[in-house]
Amino acid sequence: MLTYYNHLHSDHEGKVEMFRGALVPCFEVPARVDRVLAELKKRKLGTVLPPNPFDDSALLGVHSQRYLDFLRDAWDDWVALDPANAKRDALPSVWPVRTLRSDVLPDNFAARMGLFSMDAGSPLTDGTWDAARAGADCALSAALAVAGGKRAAFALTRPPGHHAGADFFGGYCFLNNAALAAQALREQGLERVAILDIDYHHGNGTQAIFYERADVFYTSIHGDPSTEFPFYLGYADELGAGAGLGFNRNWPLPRGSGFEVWHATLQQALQGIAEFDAQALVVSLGVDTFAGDPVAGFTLQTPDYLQVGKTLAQTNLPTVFVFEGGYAVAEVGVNTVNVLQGFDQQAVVNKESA
Ligand code: SP5
Ligand code: ZN
Repeated sequence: MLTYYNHLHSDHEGKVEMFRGALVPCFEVPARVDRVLAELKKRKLGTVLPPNPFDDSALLGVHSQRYLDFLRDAWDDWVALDPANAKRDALPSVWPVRTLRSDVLPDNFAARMGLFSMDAGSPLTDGTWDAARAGADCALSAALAVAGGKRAAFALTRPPGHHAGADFFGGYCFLNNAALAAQALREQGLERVAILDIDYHHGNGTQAIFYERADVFYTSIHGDPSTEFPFYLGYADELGAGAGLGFNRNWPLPRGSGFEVWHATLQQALQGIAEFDAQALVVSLGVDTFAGDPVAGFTLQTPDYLQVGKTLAQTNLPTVFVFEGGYAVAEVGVNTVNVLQGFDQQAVVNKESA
């Protein structure tokens, strides 16, 4: 498994997130990716490369110019408010919901934080832009490798991406790496790209980015949003709109669901991808479906992830894996690399029998 590793990931290190009225230590920590990298190296699962650099213009197929301008300058603007802010994470505290205006760009920094965010759980820090930006380069590098003929590639990066919309951050995500990979595959000439999101949480950002498009099919298996984050998107009746009608498919499952129902659902999601006749696959690979995850509620076990990888390889599609959630730090490396190793093993079997 060719891996593009975000060497700047630890530049993004939030201290606290808002949870039930208190600031609690962040779940989304640098050790997550360190564990995955260590496990990849331990199992010698292919080459690990730094990303190729891409121009900021490569982000504009997914994100708005005004959001990128905000994000690039946000930390400096935060510290300019008060030099003491340099020691504090920036978190939003006010949002332009419904009858409030989101067309006007406020001068006030707190107001801009709210305009460009969906929650108070995603601290913005000194290194957030550099880390997220290098992560986008990893996703784009992986997409170009796959467009160039590689069977699969893995973008090993944090912060994650699938909650980030065209013009907002949230759910620990700032730039939507999976969306960037899918868009890059399209721009490399692949006509139909599928995104399979197997993170515990619905990828509201990815869904929204492609909701009115017929060229990128988004399908996701996740905790039922009626009880689970991100709450306001991810229901089964969201089928796409306009030209994109029929090109979005959600598979919400109740909190507490285990591998048997989850894997049967995966087969259904893959059936949809086959019917779409995808030419390439982007997998939003979150392993917060693990039973021991501290922020999620499914009960997958460590050996199940090998089977997940094998099932994904059975599609025979060129595949870009993008790392998303997974917060059980002690197990996140083994679980993630189980998916990748299961995939590689099955890919060899498929090739031999082809
Ligand atoms: C990429 C990704 O997986 N984002 C998930 C964002 C979830 N944010 C809300 C987490 C709520 C924390 N719940 C703490 C439970 C304490 N037992
Ligand atoms: Zn998640």
